[in-house]
Amino acid sequence: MTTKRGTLALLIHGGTENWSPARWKQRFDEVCADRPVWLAAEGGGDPASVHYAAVWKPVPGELAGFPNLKVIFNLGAGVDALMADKTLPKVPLVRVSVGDLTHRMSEYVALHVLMHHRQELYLRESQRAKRWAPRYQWPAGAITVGIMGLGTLGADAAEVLVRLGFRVVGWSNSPKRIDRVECFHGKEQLDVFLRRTDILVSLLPLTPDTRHILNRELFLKLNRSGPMGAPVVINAGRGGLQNEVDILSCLDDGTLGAVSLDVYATEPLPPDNPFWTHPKVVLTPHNAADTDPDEISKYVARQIARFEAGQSLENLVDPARGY
Ligand code: NDP
Ligand code: OXD
Repeated sequence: MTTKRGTLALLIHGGTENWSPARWKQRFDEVCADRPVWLAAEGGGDPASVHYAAVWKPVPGELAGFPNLKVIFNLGAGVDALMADKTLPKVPLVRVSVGDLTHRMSEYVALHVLMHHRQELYLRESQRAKRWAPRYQWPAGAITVGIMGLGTLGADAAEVLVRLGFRVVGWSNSPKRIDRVECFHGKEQLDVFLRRTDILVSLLPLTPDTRHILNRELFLKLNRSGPMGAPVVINAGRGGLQNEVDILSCLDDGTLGAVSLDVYATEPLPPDNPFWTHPKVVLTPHNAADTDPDEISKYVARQIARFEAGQSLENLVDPARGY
């Protein structure tokens, strides 16, 4: 006699091409073999049969509708939206930490650090004006990139930037050791970290401690004596990390030279948001590191197999820390 395997419910509300629920369902059907995979939005299933939920931006309260849930798998790295759901079932929550997503983020960070370091905004403007006027180009070693958040993503981006020749400093909650990266931690060491930094890269999770951490007071502490003249900020963490009014006023009064933003307080970014047209803003639509259905579905299937074999789940979220 075969025992019926607990259903894996998919709760996917992304809206963008990458988050097409049908695409994710097809991948999960392939890797879950004889386990039923249920696209909850289609209705018709039995919530009591659901043991696992794989989710992206579930509606608050949605997960509370599964009385026999054993594990929640977030299909991305950031869990701030789930942490905000007061009805979230008290079962283990696993987040994504896989090579594919990590490497995509390091590509984004390298691309945007290089773009500002190599004065691409000025060079594109010169091209449009048909102006042959190269400016002095300093070497990568003259720039210190400061990475806020030295977790899965920040640590990998730091290593890539070191290989490109940048000086790299980093900041996290707890002490870290990363080869050729000067690591700082905790609130007491934040100012020293900021004073060294010419290009600030934010790869922090959004928690009560980090909300609006990217504000004018912090920007004023960044290094202003480097070759770029004014510091640059790159935020691919979460929109809630940034004070958007401060970013705009700091760009306008020269406190910041430029910003690259992938995430926003309101997503999708409304058409009338000034970021769209600001000449010192390089904007991407929260696609710095899209999650790949192939690798993530295999990752979730592997975690379920570990769980059912009595082994520990990997990359568990600590609800007390919020990440
Ligand atoms: P991790 O949990 O691996 O790393 C988080 C890092 O932030 C850790 O180093 C942690 O310190 C540090 N940190 C957290 N809170 C604080 C604090 N209050 N002060 C100082 N340091 C702090 O997460 P990931 O690297 O996997 O992902 C980071 C974030 O990136 C995600 O939460 C998500 O919001 C965002 N993201 C964005 C994507 C995009 O496409 N734009 C894609 C994927 C993720 P410690 O190590 O000491 O705990
Ligand atoms: C994530 C994201 O958190 O894509 O994985 O934003």
